[in-house]
This record gives sequence, structure tokens and C-alpha cells, in this order.
Amino acid sequence: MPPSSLRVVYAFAREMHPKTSEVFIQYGTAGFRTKANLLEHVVYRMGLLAVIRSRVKNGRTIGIMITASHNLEPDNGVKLIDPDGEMLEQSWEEIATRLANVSDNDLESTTEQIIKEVNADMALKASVFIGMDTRYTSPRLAAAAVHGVIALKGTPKEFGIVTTPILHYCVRCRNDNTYGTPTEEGYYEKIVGAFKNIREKLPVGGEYTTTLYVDGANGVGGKKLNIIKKSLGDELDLVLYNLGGNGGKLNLNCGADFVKVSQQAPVGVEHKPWQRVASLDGDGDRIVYYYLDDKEKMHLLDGDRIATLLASYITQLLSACGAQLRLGLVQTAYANGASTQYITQQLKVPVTCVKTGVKHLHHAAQAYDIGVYFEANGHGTVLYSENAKNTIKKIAEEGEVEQRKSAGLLLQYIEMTNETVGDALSDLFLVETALCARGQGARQWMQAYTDLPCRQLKVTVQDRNAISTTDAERVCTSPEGLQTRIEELVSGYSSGRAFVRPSGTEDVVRVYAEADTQQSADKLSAEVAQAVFDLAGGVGSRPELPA
Ligand code: 16G
Ligand code: MG
Repeated sequence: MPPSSLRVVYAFAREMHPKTSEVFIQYGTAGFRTKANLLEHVVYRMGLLAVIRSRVKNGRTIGIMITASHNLEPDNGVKLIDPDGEMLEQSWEEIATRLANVSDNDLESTTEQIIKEVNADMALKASVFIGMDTRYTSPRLAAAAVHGVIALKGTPKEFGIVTTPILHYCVRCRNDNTYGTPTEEGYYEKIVGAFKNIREKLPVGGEYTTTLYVDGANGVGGKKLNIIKKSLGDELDLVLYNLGGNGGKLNLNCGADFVKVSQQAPVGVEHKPWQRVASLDGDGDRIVYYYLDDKEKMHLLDGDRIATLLASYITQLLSACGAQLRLGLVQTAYANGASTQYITQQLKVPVTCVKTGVKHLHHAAQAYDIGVYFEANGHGTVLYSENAKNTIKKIAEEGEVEQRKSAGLLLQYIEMTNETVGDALSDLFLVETALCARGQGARQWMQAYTDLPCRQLKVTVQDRNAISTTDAERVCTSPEGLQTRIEELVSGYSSGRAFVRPSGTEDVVRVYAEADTQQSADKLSAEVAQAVFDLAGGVGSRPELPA
């Protein structure tokens, strides 16, 4: 493309998506995320960048997802999806940030400079898939993305309202047709089809019941389950709440993030004692389970709990089919210490601990034949290497009768997994299958181990980047003296553990603490918060110790 045709880049910007805000915006852990009214020019520019990225990848399809996940309604966001359905390569985050922040006057020249820098052949075709969540600001932003794609003569394809993982899946399929059909229907056929195949082979028994309540966070995940529900028959009876009607507001006092962080049941669900409930987040890429007991006390089954269930069920199938494959689990520092202990000591599964953020977990999981990764907040999936898939396929064809059966189940389990990214819907079917196979209800699932009580706090400081960490965020390297102080405090508690890290999505420092009792965890977290406040330039009022 001759440089003169880049004029249209400026023309579109000036006429339709001008940059009206001087606020600096950064491509963070999960793309750009802020108030929706500050985003139109950013999304337009991500349309441009997606075309450049597609050309650098030889015309393979790139995805653009418009969503702010579990944030409240006034926010929105945008993130790019790479050709294999993964998150945008990290080295491009800086390029995205640069492009988002230049003035309209410099947009044309910056675009040209980026094209040169990444060596994009602008004569190639370019393809971009665009999806959005249910926010009322999303259609306008999706239109801006389309304009960005058209401005650089790429071909946009709009998917309308989809979950984030459905778009990741479609991008992957478009670039690798062995993975499936790149449509929403193709996704249902693969994931739900595999679930139905497995459930035909698994009798329902023990404590497992086929009724599952779902808190849809008033977002897109619940809506898609409503479509799936009709095709499920007797295999799974979904009772759906918080589907977005009846005045329910997106993520407001409901959804996976609310349930996990506040450790409270969401509004809008009619609870029954012991009934298991799955709670999704606003864009359908996170899931946690919980139930209320007969005293209405909530019992949370979070991402750690889901990871251990999936890892132990897959391990069981692997040994039943006699496959020698290396299964490992990837967690972050937020994983409850009791879960890590259970996994390593009881399940004898190796654990890798990495920095917060899906891309870090995803990459670490690729090091295993089968890598299960989950953040405690409920984002996760399972990755199977080519070697693992081939080994299991071979056993399904050539093994002994019993081995063939287990390998067959495992192949369907793989089919049911969205390997591109954590996916609340796919995870739901993985969990329901494992529970059904074991004849377990939520209570039996809960008995595997007892979580250590924990507490999370935030501290506001002058500059959160004054905090640096190492060893997967478990050790604080600056400011000087803070780590020593944390260790002193932790040593005063039985089963104590604490760490601090700068948030990647909010202007705060996060504090995590766990200990043998809730009172101790609360106290330890407050003491560490005070240490952060004192040593890292706290602003506002000093965090208080619990009475
Ligand atoms: C983002 C990340 C999530 C992480 C969270 C941490 C993705 C898709 N999402 O939502 O994995 O747990 O940030 O937020 O990577 P924080 O840095 O503010 O604690
Ligand atoms: Mg999400």
C-alpha cells in the first residue's frame, strides 16, 4: 500500500473517531479498559493495528473483542486476539499503547512508522474478527473497530454479541480448520456436542444431581447458556438467573468477581440449601461455583478448586488408559496455600507458580503434556500438547477394552475444552462431567481440602510502580525493607503467608494474606497494608488494624 493511501487513516479519525481526551491510556493485562466514553478513538486505532498484525502474520485472522469483563456497566475495553486464539503477543502491547496515545495529527505518520518497524507487507490481504459483550456502549465501539479495519483495506467480520472465549475460539478455527468451525454454532457443536457424547456414557449416580443453578452476571454468558439449555435434554437442567432482564445490572452485586472477592452470594438468585450454583463473569471467561448451607453460610469453590477437580479427574483417566503423560498445574501467588499443598502432596501433580495475568499462566501450561491452569478468580482452562492428543488417540484405537473406554472419554473431554483461553461455558461442562463421573455433589467436592482463611486489601500509594516484585510476585524487591518487614509479620502467624503487588488494572497496591484463622488472616493483611503504606508512600488515611 503506497503511503498516500494512509491519508484515509487520518480522514476517518478526524471525521468519525477523533481523539477527544488527553488521558494517557495503556494496553494492560487484559487490553485497554476504562470509561466507555474515552475509548472510541482507541478502538478505531486497534482496528488499524489488527490489520497490520494480520499482515505481519501472513494474512491470518486477528480478533478484536470489545468488553470490560467484570467491570461495571459504564466501563468498556478492547483487546486483540492473536491467530492461535491467544492473547496479543506481549511485545505488541507497547506498540498498541503508542498508537492509542498519539494525536490525530500524528496518527498517519505513527501508523506508517509502525508498519515499517514490524515489517508488514501492506499488499497482503488482512482479516479481522470483531465481537462484543452486552454493554450498551459496545455496538458503537465495534463500529469504530470496523472503520479502523476498513481504513487499512482489511476485511472485517462482525460476530455481534459473543462471549470473549467464543471469539477466541472462532479466530483459532479460522486459522486452523482442524480445531472446529469458526462460528458460534460451530462452537456449540464442538463443546456441547462433546458434553452430550460423554454424558450418554456416564450414568448419573451418587450425590450428583443434574440440576445446576447459574448466575449469569447479567452479561453475555448467561444469554448463551439460555441458547444451549434447550439442546441439553435431561443431561443437565440449567436454572438460569441474572440474564440481563428485569432491571438487573451487569456485574452489579453479582457475577464471578463479586462472589469471589466479597465472598458473598449474588443478588437475583433464589437459593436452595446445598444447591450448587455456577457464577459467571460479564464476558463469560471466568467461573466460580458456590453453595449455601442450611444456615445460609456461603461455601465458595473457586478457580483453585476447579483446577484440582479437573487435574485429578484427568489424572484418573490417564492412569486408567495407561498413558504416560506429564500433567502439571499452573497457579499464581493468589492460589490458596491449602490447594497447592493438596495438589503437590495428595495428587502428586507438579505445580508451577507464575505472575498474575492469563498470558503468563497460558505459556507456563504449554510446558506440560497436559497443563491445567487457573487463577483463583476462576479464569482457566486445560491445554493438551500434540503429543498428548496423539498418544491418547492411539490408545483409543489400539488399547485394551478398558483402556480404550477411558481414552475415548478423554478425547471427548479434550473436545469439550476451549484451549484458546479460559472459558466459563466450557469449564462448566468440564466440571459437571468430572462431578458426574465421580458421583459427587458440591459438598463432596468441597471435602478434598480445607481452604486457609485469606483476605485481600488495597492500598493507595503515590506511585504503585515503586513496588517491584520477583519470584512470581511472591517476593517484594522494592522499596527497600518492605520484604523484610512482611517476613517479620508473617512469622508471627501459624500457616501465615503474605505478598504485595502493584495492580495491573487499577491504581492501587494489592495485599494478600492467609493464615490459620480468619481473624489472623484479617490482622496479617492489615499489618502488611500498614507496612506498604509506611514504606511505599501511602496516600489518604492509614489502613487500620481490625478491632
Ligand atoms: C486481568 C487479567 C486477570 C487478572 C487480573 C488481575 C486477563 C485476561 N485478565 O483481569 O487474569 O487476574 O487482571 O488484576 O489476563 P489486577 O492486576 O488488578 O490484580
Ligand atoms: Mg472476563
